[in-house]
Amino acid sequence: MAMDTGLIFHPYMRPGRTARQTFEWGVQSAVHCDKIGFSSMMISEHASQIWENIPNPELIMAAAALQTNNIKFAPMAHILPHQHPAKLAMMVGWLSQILEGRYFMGIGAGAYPLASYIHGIKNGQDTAFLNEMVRESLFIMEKIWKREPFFYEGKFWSAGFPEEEPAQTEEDEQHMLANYAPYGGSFPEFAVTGFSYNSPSMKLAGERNFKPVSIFSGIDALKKHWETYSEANIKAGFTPDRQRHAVSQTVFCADTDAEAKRLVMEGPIGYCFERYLIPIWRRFGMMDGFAKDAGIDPLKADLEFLVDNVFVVGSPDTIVDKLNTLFAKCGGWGTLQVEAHDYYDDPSPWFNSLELLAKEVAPRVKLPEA
Ligand code: FMN
Repeated sequence: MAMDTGLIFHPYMRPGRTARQTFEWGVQSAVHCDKIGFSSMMISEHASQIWENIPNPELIMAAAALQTNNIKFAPMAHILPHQHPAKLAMMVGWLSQILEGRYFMGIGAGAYPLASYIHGIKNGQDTAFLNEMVRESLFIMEKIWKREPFFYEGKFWSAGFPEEEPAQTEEDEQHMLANYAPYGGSFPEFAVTGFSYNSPSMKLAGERNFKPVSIFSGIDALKKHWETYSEANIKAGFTPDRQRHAVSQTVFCADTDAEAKRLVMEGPIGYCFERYLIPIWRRFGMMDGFAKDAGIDPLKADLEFLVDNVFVVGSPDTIVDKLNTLFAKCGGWGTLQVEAHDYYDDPSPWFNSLELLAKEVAPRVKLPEA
């Protein structure tokens, strides 16, 4: 089966962009991706980062719902420790009904301690603690979606679902309860983000047979994610399927290699990496994996190194080669989740790149035989 293409929209807007511009760029990107055949658009939720300036991904999805036909949307991710699970369960259930199934749920523990701090969590860097919150939130949301009576007083939250009282007469509808369960009873997929090397999120995804979504952070980390996921998945009695694994990557395609590299180095992607993502990647240790793959000192990993060795940049033929080589090294994945950037001022090179990826690249990239 050929690789699928999706977009992941963090959205890496340069500081100074207004909320209105970011929102407009999100909806415009959704409409374009739907038109060119992208299978999904994932949208981040961030409370703290100016470069990742969407606190409510569902607003863009709702705005795009009536202007798109096929593309599926997912929050990637709703940060479970940051909100009341009952409220979130109803909101996403309702949104999946609005999108009539073109919605899948995405959950995460949260990447930024400052965002956790805003939500009253002081130890936001403690992944084990955040993971415990994720598990309790999930437990409550699943009970809410079931719509069976319960009341639960947990460590972090309490919630319940009331009993529907019987009608007194045939016309009596006053006691009927609204249904905010996912469209059709369940989400088509339930996705979990995984980031760290020994990822607790990938373990959770495997145990629950959720869709694993990794950020590309080097061959070793990616292999380890799949190992952690599939071990837990098999142990829980499921059969791991690489087609369900989505991996987010910086990818840019143009007619020639030289043109693609120039557009990345001199355009919004280069600008974002110089000012935001290279320092962040250093902070989160992501450069170490890339430097190890290339056999260089992590401090020498600059923008040009990333463009040549880590991002997938080039003509359609070059990108097909680079992806097939990566697939051979790490086993491959089902969906390439292309990281979106701020092409608000001039979308044409970006939209052209996405179209080349969907139409000329993806059909030629396949999972290696197991
Ligand atoms: N963290 C956020 O705070 N907001 C996000 O929207 C978000 N999106 C993510 C998308 C992807 C593809 C990945 C891989 C991670 C994302 N994260 C986001 C980070 C997760 O919340 C979380 O820190 C990470 O998945 C924890 O992974 P671990 O269990 O592997 O340590």
